[in-house]
Amino acid sequence: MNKYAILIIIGVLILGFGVFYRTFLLSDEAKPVTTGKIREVTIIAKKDEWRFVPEVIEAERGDKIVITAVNEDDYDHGIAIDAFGQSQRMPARSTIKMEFVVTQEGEFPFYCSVPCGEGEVDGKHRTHFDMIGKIEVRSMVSPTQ
Ligand SMILES: [Cu+2]
Repeated sequence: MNKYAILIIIGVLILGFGVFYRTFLLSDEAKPVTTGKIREVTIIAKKDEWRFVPEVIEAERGDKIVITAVNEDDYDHGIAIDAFGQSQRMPARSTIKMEFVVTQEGEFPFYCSVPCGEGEVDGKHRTHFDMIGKIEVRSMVSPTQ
């Protein structure tokens, strides 16, 4: 048997194992999933409050999240969601869009990614570092498929 035939056989075995692994061994947790649902969310950086509203976004694993992020301030902010590889600048008095599929279950923080200062809001000191929130992703997928 020549060496090319051996290489082809090895290649087929590797592919076969990949298919077998994805079909039988990969846990439901780790399987890629999409619900086909689009979840539109508006997040507002409130004027001179160093706060995102809302601070909690709920989703189902596999949803596509489309975020419209509004910056009411006269200075720049940013929004970053590390878990889903997102980070964008939010220029002053403007609106940006961001979209991604939430492929994992759990709680994932988002935060302001551009140093934006601090101030007094209703007698409380707030800063750039208070501009945080989270995405709560639950799984609705039945374990038996
Ligand atoms: Cu900031």
